[in-house]
Amino acid sequence: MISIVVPTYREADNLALLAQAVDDALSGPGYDYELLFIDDDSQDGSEEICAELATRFPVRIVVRKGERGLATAVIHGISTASGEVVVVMDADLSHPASAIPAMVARLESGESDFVLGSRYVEGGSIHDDWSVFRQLNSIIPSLLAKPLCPLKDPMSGFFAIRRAEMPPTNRLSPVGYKIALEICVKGSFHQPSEVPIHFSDRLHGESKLSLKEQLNFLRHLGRLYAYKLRPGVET
Ligand SMILES: Nc1nc2c(ncn2[C@@H]2O[C@H](COP(=O)(O)OP(=O)(O)OP(=O)(O)O)[C@@H](O)[C@H]2O)c(=O)[nH]1
Ligand SMILES: [Mg+2]
Repeated sequence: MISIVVPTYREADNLALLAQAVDDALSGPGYDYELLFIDDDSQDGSEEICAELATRFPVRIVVRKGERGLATAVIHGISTASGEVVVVMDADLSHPASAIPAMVARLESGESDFVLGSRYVEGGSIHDDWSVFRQLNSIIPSLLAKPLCPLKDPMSGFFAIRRAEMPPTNRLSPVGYKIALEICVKGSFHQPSEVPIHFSDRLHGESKLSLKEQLNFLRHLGRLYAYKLRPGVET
């Protein structure tokens, strides 16, 4: 069974489209799956939409009250998931659900133990009309993280792992946005790999990636460098 963990904050217009896309990708090949939304009390109708979706798809929503944050939502989702394999993806349809079978196949064959959906490997792409600023905003963080993680796109936010291979929660500092990078650095993965994806721009809802989160990322990077250099020290 595969658990698809999706952190959500005010994504009501995307939930049904995502549920359909995930079902199209997984039901055909015969995968048993659950789609788990970890919602930070969006108050935008997401709960009601999920209740309706649950009549048609294996959908669950966990609503966290009084807590906000993408990274903690993902950790919470992974610990609540029932599947042996977990796929984490965004709700805004930027990540193609059609890539999930290829990502899971790599885990199942033993070819890889951390599989990332990647824009920056051969065959991967972003929308052609990204401005230079937006491209730099994506590429520069990846370059800054290069010495930490052997993958080309640790910021994509789309990844698959076996739940049993998650690093212990007390080793993680789930702050900010880049939880895939955190898990990649702090896990004991021997064969991380990347599957090419086309990253689409969100059609509905608004980005939650604020300047504050971007500054948080620099602090996060500092902590990860300290962790790499002095693994025993609390970061
Ligand atoms: N539970 C929860 N989910 C969040 C929070 N912030 C963002 N998310 C979700 O995390 C995913 C990524 O957020 P986005 O706003 O799309 O961030 P992004 O993809 O870096 O930015 P864009 O490229 O502009 O879309 C989406 O599914 C959001 O709903 C949060 O505080 N709590
Ligand atoms: Mg997004």
